[in-house]
Amino acid sequence: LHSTTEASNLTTPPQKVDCPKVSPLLQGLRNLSFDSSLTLNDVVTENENVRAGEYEPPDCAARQSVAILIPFRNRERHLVYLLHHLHPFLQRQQLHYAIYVIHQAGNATFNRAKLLNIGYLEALKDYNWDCFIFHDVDLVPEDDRNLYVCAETPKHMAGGRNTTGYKMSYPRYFGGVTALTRKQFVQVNGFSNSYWGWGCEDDDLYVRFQLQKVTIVRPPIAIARYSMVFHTRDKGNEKNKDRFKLLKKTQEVWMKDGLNSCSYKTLSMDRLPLYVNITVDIGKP
Ligand code: UDH
Repeated sequence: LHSTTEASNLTTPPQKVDCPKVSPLLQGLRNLSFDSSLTLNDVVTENENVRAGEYEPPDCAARQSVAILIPFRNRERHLVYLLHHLHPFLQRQQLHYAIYVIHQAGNATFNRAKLLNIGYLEALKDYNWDCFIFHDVDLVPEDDRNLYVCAETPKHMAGGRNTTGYKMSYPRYFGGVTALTRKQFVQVNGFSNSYWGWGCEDDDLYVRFQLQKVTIVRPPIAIARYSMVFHTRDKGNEKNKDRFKLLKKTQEVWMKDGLNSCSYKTLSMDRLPLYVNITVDIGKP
């Protein structure tokens, strides 16, 4: 018996114990700074423990495996700031995670929700993630007690931001950063693919959950704090004039407009040091 145990010890790596429920590495609220001379290469150097955007705590087994999905076009500076803050932030939370940037190719009108559907579908080809965080590139979390893990019900993380005095923009606000399990996201058929340009795609997702009588949770507003990197409205992401019309139709269309109808072409998938970059052709309105 003794020798069998010894033999098996040689072949199987030692099992990691679960990471503690509350990470001892958390720092709480931090005053963030954004240094315009910071480069992507600097952030690569700061994060040599990250491989192709992925990280696992070295000494314990993470409690959740989390895919961070970032819809993206033409926001390189914001991405540098976000990666600089988010990698150490997630590591202090002792998570197994990977960051995916879903880059819309071309100049057609931007479609945030469709890019996030694609991020979800593509990330699942890599790993069976427990949790998906849908994350705007310009929102940087200030407090690492705002845990990037999923809950029993869909979680809205970005209740407060500096530009709104750290208050909710409106009571049903569900934008910026949200955390959903695979089961929760599939239950509502993901996001609608039909919102081209700015506005209401996040409200549409909220309505999808309402229709299923699923309630939303939020961390306390005292920790759900984000710094938004200043920007003006992007070219190609003008306000969508049809957004309220679309929002009235959610109940009618959600079952056929979403993950099950998301068509796109992957143009490239680059495993860069700090993130996986997926460039996609998503068509146009
Ligand atoms: N995004 C891009 N590129 C674009 C447009 C949007 O990467 O061209 C992504 C990015 O992740 C961004 C997210 O989509 O964080 C949401 O888009 P947004 O930042 O434009 O939305 P937000 O509501 O800003 O933050 C609205 C325009 C602000 C205009 C202010 C004028 N007073």
